[in-house]
Amino acid sequence: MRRVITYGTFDLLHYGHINLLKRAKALGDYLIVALSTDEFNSLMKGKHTYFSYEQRKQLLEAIRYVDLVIPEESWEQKRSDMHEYHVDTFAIGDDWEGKFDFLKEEGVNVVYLPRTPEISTTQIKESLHKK
Ligand code: C2G
Repeated sequence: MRRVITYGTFDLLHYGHINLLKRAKALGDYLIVALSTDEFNSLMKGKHTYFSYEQRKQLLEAIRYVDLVIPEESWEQKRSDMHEYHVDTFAIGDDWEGKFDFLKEEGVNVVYLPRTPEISTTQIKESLHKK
């Protein structure tokens, strides 16, 4: 069982997120998503989400590529998550290129996947404001 983990807010779920999750799952057999909690988003990421953690979790759990959703509550939890969840590969969009290379010290592969162009939660919000 090759276990992959990824992290994110996944607000206003869109096809860029789905593309990421599909490719992350293809790196193994089991995909864990560490989903940013409402507190982590507002206090540490400066993000105000449209959907709550529970709503974002429900959406992710409905995706065929996702096997488990856990909370992301801090920047520091990644190292211990790799061991607690027996992770083989950490994957995330290449907007984070290089930022998580330190996880190789925990014995996991680190993969940065190209972002899907032309779509983002921010862009969706902005275009809706204009209508
Ligand atoms: N993503 C993508 N293409 C897009 C938009 C997003 O591939 N057009 C990817 C991001 O690179 C990320 C994932 O989808 O891997 C989730 O995106 P966000 O919710 O914006 O995640 P982020 O806020 O970057 O959270 O500790 C890590 C952070 O929690 C990552």
